[in-house]
Amino acid sequence: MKRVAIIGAGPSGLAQLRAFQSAASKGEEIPEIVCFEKQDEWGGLWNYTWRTGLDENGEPVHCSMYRYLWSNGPKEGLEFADYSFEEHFGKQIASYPPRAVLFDYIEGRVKKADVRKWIRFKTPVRHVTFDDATSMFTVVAHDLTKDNEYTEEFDHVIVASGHFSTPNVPHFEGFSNFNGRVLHAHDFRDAMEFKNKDVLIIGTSYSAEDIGSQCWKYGCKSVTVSHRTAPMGYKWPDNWQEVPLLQKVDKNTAYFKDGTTKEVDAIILCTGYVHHFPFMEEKLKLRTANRLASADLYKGVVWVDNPALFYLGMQDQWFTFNMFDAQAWWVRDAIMGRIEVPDKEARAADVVARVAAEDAGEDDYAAIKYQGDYVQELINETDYPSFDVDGACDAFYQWKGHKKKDIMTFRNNSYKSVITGTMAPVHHTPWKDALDDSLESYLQN
Ligand code: FAD
Ligand code: NA7
Repeated sequence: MKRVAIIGAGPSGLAQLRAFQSAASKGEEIPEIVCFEKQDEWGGLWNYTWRTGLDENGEPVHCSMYRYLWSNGPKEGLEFADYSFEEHFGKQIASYPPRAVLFDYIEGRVKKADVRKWIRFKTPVRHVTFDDATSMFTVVAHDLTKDNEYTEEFDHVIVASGHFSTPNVPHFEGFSNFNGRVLHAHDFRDAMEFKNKDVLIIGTSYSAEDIGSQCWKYGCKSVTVSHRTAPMGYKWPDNWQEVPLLQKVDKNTAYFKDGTTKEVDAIILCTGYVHHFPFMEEKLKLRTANRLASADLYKGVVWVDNPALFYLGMQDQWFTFNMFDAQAWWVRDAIMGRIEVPDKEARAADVVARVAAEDAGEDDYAAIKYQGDYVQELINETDYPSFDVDGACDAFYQWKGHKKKDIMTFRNNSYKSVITGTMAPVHHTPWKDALDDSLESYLQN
């Protein structure tokens, strides 16, 4: 019997477990599955911790999420095709659930599938190598409970360790002498820390937009967002400004490229993350920018140089949970011999074509469609339940329009489920007034 190692029990790794369990439930013989998870709980980034830096075992803290985080896109864009929100909650719920609600939803599906038995918690993978002579992978794992490092062999390895946990941290002149806190978004936990403070944010993507919005919502004095390429350009509240790139800081004064200055109390680097796989041997290590067409992955999942190795969820993400599902079902079928993976030349050509197709897109709408088409392509080749992917793209297009209209109210909108066809209710409280992010509060519709 083949043995398959899955690294990580976040949404991608859990999708892989559910894909294999789904085949088993239909009477198919599946390989032996071992999922290694370094944390003591599943859910990946959705498993919140107050910790920053190193955890209780001296491992780098994986969590980049923070208190009061609500989904930054509509849930109608990520709903599992085999497990709707209505099935989980017994009713339709509003469209931008807080972290705890989405964690509950992710967990509901894998509890139902009974796949926890395949996961070895508190077990980081330390090293993965491949032996060309035996065509087997050697995985070195560390059982943190017993403080015991051990080695096992596998026919396949699926890396599902995420790529939004190792921060990209640029340096700016004067940081060492700044009279306040300088932190990366990865270590941001609670906006209340910045109440009545003047906050400077570097970066203009999701983290910048949402962490700035959190600070605004929970009462900071002002938000200044510094951009390297272009401002975000939303209609911001009065105490929010966008400025060119930071040049240096001196004590509490920040100097920007256009010659303006601002007195600030804290600096939050929302400068993104790096793909980081220190546990993969050199010839197996993915090196890619954060983009929709990842480098070196045939069909976005198969390692071009060695088709026994797979990576899940390594793309930049408009689609998330349902894309991880599409990938996991496809990888399962490749491993089980239902899908034929072509030769290396064809695999490499596929990557070149995907990169070119992404580059040809002109705006975010094209990018959403591009990733939607990718999800559809994979679904067409497996038995993952088909759903209206174009309808999910449409939810994203509407979401973009709502953000443009008013960045502080977009989460008050609701959309139609492409799985059950029902319209989500409008949430009982506008996002800016809803200070309680608990599951109980959110579900009081
Ligand atoms: P992760 O969730 O990162 O899970 C990876 C897992 O691998 C973790 O459990 C980790 O402990 C484990 N692991 C890592 N290294 C090892 C190792 N060496 N050995 C063993 N285990 C290991 N997506 C949305 O759809 N909506 C949102 O609103 C949204 N908000 C986000 C907000 C933030 C701040 C961030 C950072 C991301 C957000 N995302 C959001 C995107 C997020 O990437 C996905 O939702 C999802 O969590 C990705 O799943 P994953 O399993 O690929 O990775
Ligand atoms: P992203 O989306 O990768 O964005 C990174 C941002 O950081 C982007 O605006 C970059 O600007 C900026 N950046 C990167 N390096 C620098 C330097 N050196 N100086 C200034 N600005 C810089 O990361 P996010 O954290 O926002 O989002 C990641 C995920 O978390 C996402 O999926 C969300 O769901 C939550 P650029 O445009 O390149 O000039």
